[in-house]
Amino acid sequence: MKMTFRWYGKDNDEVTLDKIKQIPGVEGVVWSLHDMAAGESWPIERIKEVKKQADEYGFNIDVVESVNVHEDIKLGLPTRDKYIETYIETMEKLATVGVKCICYNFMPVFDWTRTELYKKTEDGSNALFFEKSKIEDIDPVELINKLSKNVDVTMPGWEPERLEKIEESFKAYSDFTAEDLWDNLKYFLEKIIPVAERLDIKMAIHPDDPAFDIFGLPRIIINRDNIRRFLSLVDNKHNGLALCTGSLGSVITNDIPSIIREFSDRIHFAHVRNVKVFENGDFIETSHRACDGSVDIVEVMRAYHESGYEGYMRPDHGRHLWGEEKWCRPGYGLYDRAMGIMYLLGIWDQLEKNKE
Ligand code: DNO
Repeated sequence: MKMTFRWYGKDNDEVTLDKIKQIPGVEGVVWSLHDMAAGESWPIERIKEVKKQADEYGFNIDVVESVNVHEDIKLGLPTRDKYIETYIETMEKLATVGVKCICYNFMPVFDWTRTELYKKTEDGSNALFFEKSKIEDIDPVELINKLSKNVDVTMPGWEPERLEKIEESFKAYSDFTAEDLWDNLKYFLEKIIPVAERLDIKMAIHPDDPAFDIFGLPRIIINRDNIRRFLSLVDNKHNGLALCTGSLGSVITNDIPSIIREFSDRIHFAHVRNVKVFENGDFIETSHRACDGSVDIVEVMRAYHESGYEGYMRPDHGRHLWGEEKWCRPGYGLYDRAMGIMYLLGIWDQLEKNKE
């Protein structure tokens, strides 16, 4: 297992490389060019710049997270081929600096969704929160306006160009079914996986977050059966998963350790975090500790360890601690993610010791 940490880039993240350097065990930064709109071909000079910055701190840049898929590809519009071509161009450029894994998602319109970014918790910290009944009543545009009022950074999946077109996007998805989305995903994979194989880049799809339909939009990477179906669309090792325990964990019936054991040879990137799911379906993000949430993180780590997992891992969202919500990106502060790493590595080290 190779431990990594998400970094939003120079001048775009208060959690700077020198801070990340002080967290034990981090081998690489998970990065992206966050200002590139879906469908744009990434400039090679900028890619090389990131490599240089990471090299200075001895971090690898093996994993890129959020090479976003253009909406026309998900919708299966005639313009999709043009955007698939630019996607492939970006893959080729990333391969030249040694990128080995690309994490992406295939969620219509939105990436991850919450109803509150700073929900106060009992210990005085605050965290991302999802209130099921709220999402049923609220208009998506209203929700976005409400959430983005409190943040002055662009969050992945909530880029301005995506938000500007929100009403248009919803119109495009009317009468659109989950089966349409499966067809369009298959089409996309059939084009990009042979390229990924040639470049030896592992493609890792991120599960839908939360793992159920929202705003009437279909979501398909949500449970074991659908993951099985996804992997068989193109049965090639380069077509794999970014297994996110928090996203799948939003639905209590997902048995994540057992999902990890079943698909371990196709998991290339592990997002590990915890969520507490309430009886009414609401959920809040918690510390990584097993007893704080509904996902048994110890069993998750055991499942990876027993499967001989050699892929990349990162702690995922943390709560906002000690006032850091004033400066950090929602879910991506320093403190809880750093503590999360220590917890994950503590479990891992013990599992390694047990082998001796
Ligand atoms: C949330 C992230 C996701 C992920 C994308 C990948 O914090 O895990 O936004 O980066 O879905 O495309």
